[in-house]
Amino acid sequence: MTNSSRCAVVAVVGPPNAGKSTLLNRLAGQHLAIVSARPQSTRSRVTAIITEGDTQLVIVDTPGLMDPRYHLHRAMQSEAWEAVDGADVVLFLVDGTRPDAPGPDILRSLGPLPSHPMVVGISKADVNDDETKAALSLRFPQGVHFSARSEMGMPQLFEAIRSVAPIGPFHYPDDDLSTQPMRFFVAEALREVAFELLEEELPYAVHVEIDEFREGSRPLYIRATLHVERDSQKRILIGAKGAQIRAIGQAARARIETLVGEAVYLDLWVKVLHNWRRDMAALQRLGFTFKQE
Ligand SMILES: Nc1nc2c(ncn2[C@@H]2O[C@H](COP(=O)(O)OP(=O)(O)OP(=O)(O)O)[C@@H](O)[C@H]2O)c(=O)[nH]1
Ligand SMILES: [Mg+2]
Repeated sequence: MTNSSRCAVVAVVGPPNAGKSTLLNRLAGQHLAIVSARPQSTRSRVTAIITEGDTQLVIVDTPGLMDPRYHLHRAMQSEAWEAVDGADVVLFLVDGTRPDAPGPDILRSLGPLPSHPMVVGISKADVNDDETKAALSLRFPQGVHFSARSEMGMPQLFEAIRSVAPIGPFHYPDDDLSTQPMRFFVAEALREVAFELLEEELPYAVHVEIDEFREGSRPLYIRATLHVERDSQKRILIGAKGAQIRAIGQAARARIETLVGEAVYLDLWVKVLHNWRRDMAALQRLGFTFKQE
């Protein structure tokens, strides 16, 4: 770190499915944030610390911006708002596959437009066709085309953020990877598997709580509860003779072992927390918070 080091908290915002979490994972060089082809997979802020040379970026991934339909959505929008509020730089992602993709105007749904410097990234450059690229370049002349999948445009995007990052000391040691505890990423890994293995609405009804994370035990013992909203969902999640929950456990265990770098014993439980996505008290008990209106 030198006198001219730069450090910025960067809120990554945009509509659902724009590629925000994929970008965080690419920058972090590790699969930390949940990624899904289905929208609204991220529900809370996810932080990764990226230190490269004289620059440290504290990247904060956020839930997609949308019109909230129920209390969980409101909590998700609060998360996005908190991230923008606490940021030095806003990185707005335009979904590069959609010529009509929403732009930074939709940030107004959270409140007055932030005065922080803003960088616009146009995602998925590896798949968007020339016509779409041209249309988006016209709409967002300052937008940086990039692909978190192929690395295309990533150095340019990093430089665009670096150039507006405040000059100042690093906030964290340069080998720190995140500000969040491992148990958070374990819960996200379980939710990601739920998105992959469960159909239709069911993964959206799953909330994961880590009940026990026994540091020092070998293998590392982790007990987690998967909350769903109804008895019928619980039956599907467990499956015939427990087949579904076993499959979830197997797939998640492999990911969690990669994350923690050691063998894991995963003890999964399924519980019904009636209608939790629409129940303010249940959401608060699960740790969701709401912006004061
Ligand atoms: N081809 C391609 N696909 C991408 C790229 N980035 C993301 N995707 C895909 O786009 C989909 C959405 O990606 P996410 O990273 O989950 O998007 P998000 O913006 O975090 O979505 P929410 O959390 O739901 O708001 C996934 O299927 C990703 O694999 C990219 O650079 N290229
Ligand atoms: Mg996401």
